[in-house]
Parts: sequence; structure tokens; C-alpha cells
Amino acid sequence: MNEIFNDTPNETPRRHFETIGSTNEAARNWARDGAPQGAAVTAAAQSAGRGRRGRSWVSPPGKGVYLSIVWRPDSQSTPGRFTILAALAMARVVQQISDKPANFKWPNDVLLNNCKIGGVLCEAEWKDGRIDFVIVGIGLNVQHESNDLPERPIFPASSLHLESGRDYEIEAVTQVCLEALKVLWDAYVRGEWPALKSEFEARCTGINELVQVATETEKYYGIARGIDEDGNLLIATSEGLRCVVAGDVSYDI
Ligand code: BT5
Repeated sequence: MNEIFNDTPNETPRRHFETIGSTNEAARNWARDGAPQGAAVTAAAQSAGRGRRGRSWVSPPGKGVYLSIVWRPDSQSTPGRFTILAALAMARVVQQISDKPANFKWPNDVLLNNCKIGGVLCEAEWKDGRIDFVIVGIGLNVQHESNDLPERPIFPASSLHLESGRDYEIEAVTQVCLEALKVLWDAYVRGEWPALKSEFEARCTGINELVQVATETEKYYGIARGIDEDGNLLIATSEGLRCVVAGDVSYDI
């Protein structure tokens, strides 16, 4: 089995796989078996990497960071916050290692030079009416060349390497990601959510612009006004203010 366990005392446990279906799936199974706060699953490649709403995440071997982490929040927390926190962590990583500022497209796209270089997939599991744990899945394109990436008409897919012209070592970037996620989690636990939410909002594309919202059941237009307490997107429509909990937002209208 191509699995490496790191159970060094005092270090957050991590399981690494050469190839796995989805790190989110492995982390969820581990969390059900009692994985502690911050436990991490990484892989060099995913054969069934997933995005939101049944979409897939292209995960070629040795090119990107494919990482899922177990967070065990308190009962006050709502799942939407963790997508924002994880995206923010990724933006800080991008800034730190490329010296370029990253932006976001609500809720989970990490953009560099208006290209999608990363995505977050948070999946919460509930027990007795409260969140038991959240799996925070991170995909960050690091060394991809153009032919490693899927076609995307708007916010095209790209990588840190393509956008910065630099070369990166995947394990080193993974370590920076793990540290950034820990820093964000610690700040969240200290009660800094309002400041973190504002940091995300300030770098979120489309705020105060006309956008189209597509949910599972409907499509509508409005002006994106900001992010609410729970990490949802607020849209001013002709019928009043609406709150998007889950959906896709587009600006090409
Ligand atoms: C996401 O979904 O952006 C969430 C991606 C999360 C991936 C991580 S990898 C580790 C962990 N384990 C998993 O199984 N998943 C997580 P969404 O917003 O639905 O975007 C998906 C869309 O992005 C696809 O339909 C493609 O258009 C595009 N896409 C797929 N792979 C991409 C890539 N590597 N880079 C940029 N865009 C990609």
C-alpha cells in the first residue's frame, strides 16, 4: 500500500498517498474513525478528485497540492465559514511564495491574474443537530503546464508556475499550506472571524457588480453586496436582499 503515515508525537498526524481517489473521501473516513483536529491527508495524485456539485478536479501526479484537513469546530460555527477561511489561507500561501496577490470568486475559487489556480471543497458531517467535523479540501495548481489543465472559458485554469514563471517543490508548498491553514484556524478559534471575513471580502471579485446566481433550482440576477456572518453571499435583487448559501456566481452578463 503506497501510504505513508506520520504519527510523530506532538505533530499533527498526516497520511500521504501516491495515488488516491479523493483526499476528501479518505479524510472523511479517518474523521469518522476519530482523526484529531488538524489531521491531514495528502496525495501526489487523485484519480477521482472532486469539485462542488458533482464536478471533477483534475489532479495529475506530482503537479499540485491535493490536501484535505479535518476541522472540528464548535457548535456555533456554520459550514460556509470554512470555505472562506480555507480560501483565505490559500491566498496567503500564493502571496507568500509567488509575491503576487490572489483574489477570490465566491465562495471557493482562488484566482491569480484572474485565472483559477485553486479551489476549496468543504464537506460537513453532522451529528445530533450540530457539526461533528468539516473536511476542508484544497486543490492548488502548482507545477501544471497548460496541457495539464482543463479548458475553462471564464477565469481560465492556470498554475503558480505558469503565472509566476517560478518552479516549486510540491512538498514544500504543502508545508506552507498546512501552516497557513493552522494559522487561520487558530485565528478563527480566537474569535477573529469578522476580520477574516473582511479580508476575504476585500479581495473577492464581483462585489458591488451585477452578477448571475445559479443554484440547484433557479437562476437570478442582482448586485453582489458582500458576505454575511455565515460566509454566504448577499445579493440585492429587485425583490430585496437574497442570501446565497450554495451556488455559482458568474459575471459574464
Ligand atoms: C472546486 O470545485 O474548485 C473545488 C476543488 C477542490 C479540490 C480538492 S483537491 C483535494 C480535495 N479532494 C477532492 O476530491 N477535492 C478536494 P468547483 O468550484 O466545483 O470547480 C470545479 C471546476 O473547476 C470544474 O468543473 C472545472 O471547470 C474546473 N477545474 C477542474 N480541475 C481544475 C484544476 N485543476 N484547476 C482549475 N480548474 C479546474
